[in-house]
Amino acid sequence: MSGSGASKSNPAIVLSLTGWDALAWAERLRQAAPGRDIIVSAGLADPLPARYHLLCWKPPRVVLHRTPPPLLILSAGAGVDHILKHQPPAGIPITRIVDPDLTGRMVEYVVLHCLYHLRRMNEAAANQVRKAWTAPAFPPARSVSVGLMGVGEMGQASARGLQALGFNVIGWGRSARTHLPFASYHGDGGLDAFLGATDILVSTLPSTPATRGLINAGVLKKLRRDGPFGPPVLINAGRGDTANEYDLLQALRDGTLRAASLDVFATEPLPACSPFWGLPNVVVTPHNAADSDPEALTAAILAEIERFEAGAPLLNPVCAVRGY
Ligand code: NDP
Ligand code: OXD
Repeated sequence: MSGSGASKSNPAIVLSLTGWDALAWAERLRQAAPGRDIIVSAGLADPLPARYHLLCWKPPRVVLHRTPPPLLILSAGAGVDHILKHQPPAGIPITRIVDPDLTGRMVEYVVLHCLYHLRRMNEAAANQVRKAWTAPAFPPARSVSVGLMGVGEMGQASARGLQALGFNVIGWGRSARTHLPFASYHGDGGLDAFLGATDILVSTLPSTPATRGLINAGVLKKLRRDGPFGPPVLINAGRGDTANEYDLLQALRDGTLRAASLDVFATEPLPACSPFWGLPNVVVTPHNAADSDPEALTAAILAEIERFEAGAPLLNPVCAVRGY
């Protein structure tokens, strides 16, 4: 375990950031919070401080179940499935990132890929390889409906970006949300109407018991295909396991889906043997729709910790039962 020297009076922050540059996060946190020990957890045999918060991304199960337990568990991203799947001890509050930097990156991804598919850039790239001066036809954004699965932080911000470009936006969530500046549907009862009006399906759904496998053959077949946009497109920037990958492959091969942009997969990194790599109508990105940047996010993390320590309600609490 590497700490910052003598123990300080505020609770420490222990990092468990699998696959990320934990030293960069530690350096940034030390600059911003000189009054705390920042500990890059390197060995499970090392003793923990008596009082600490756990900042984690895909932590090993054992990290969440050590003694003493953390006071507060913070996801270093927006999603918390990587924590909840390990059933952390009940009673420890969990919080997640909601920050304009993270949200802005997701908006960039969603807008980029909606435009990419609107302008049929897959076909343009193939034409360039053939040296073919051929212009694929496409409708204007105003006659294309983007259906947002998930109308929380990421979904609503994406809607604003898409509406600014003229896309028609509709949304679908778990519960009824009033006052959204676009038509919205919710629950099982609203799903078919939502799908039937959607040309480009964009998912920013979290992975929960209710969403796993949700995007299956039945759902993909219900998307609109007779509008000016033609066969539909899927953009998945939520979580890989919300889609049934077998059904998705079938749909991409048999034309149920014209194309897809996939940022998240059931297994990450996407194995070299995955057929998704080789499909000409698929854009694969390596789960970087919205990366967590320590420079940008440290202030929000420390602010949430300070609220917790002051006894104020958390800004972004997670409901373990609901799963997000
Ligand atoms: P929010 O909690 O703000 O929004 C989640 C949305 O999903 C809400 O609209 C919620 O419905 C909806 N939802 C949840 N469960 C269901 C369900 N069973 N049926 C229908 N709708 C459901 O989360 P964020 O927008 O901040 O983030 C969403 C997810 O995006 C993260 O959990 C993460 O998985 C993913 N993400 C991916 C990134 C990437 O780089 N690929 C980066 C950041 C996030 P309701 O409105 O009723 O609450
Ligand atoms: C997140 C993510 O949840 O990067 O923030 O997927």
